[in-house]
Amino acid sequence: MPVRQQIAIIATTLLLSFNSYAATEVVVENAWVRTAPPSARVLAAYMDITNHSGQPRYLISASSPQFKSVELHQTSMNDGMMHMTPVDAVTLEKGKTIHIEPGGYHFMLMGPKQRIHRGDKITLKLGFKNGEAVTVEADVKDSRDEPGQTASHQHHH
Ligand SMILES: [Cu+2]
Repeated sequence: MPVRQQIAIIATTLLLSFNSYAATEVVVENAWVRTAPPSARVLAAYMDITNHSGQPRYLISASSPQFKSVELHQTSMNDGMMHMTPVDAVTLEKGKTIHIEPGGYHFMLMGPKQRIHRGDKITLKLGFKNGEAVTVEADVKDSRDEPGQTASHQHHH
């Protein structure tokens, strides 16, 4: 086999193994969306994101086929008032888990294309600065499903 062809094959193999490894570097768990009244034009999504790669990752975008747009927001208290501000990027330190949870960061899901019900699945696509994308399925939950409310869990359906 000519050397050039061998090199091409090695390069392809490296590329393939790099890609499959990269796909598992950022892991999303516990993704959920909080239910809202039928008239609500915005919903919020939460999740835990772990960066298993050896370097920082930057979450820079999100989208969902079920919503017109998705923004990353941060909730903060200012003079006793709750504020939400859009953020351009969330830094994921290497080896760390970031909790996107009520009171901190959240994904703001804007303009639902149809009514969202408890138990629905919301597809979210997260985009990272390095070009990586992760697709997430988030469960729609209401207060009965939230942590600390498990006592009433058995009554649904
Ligand atoms: Cu918000």
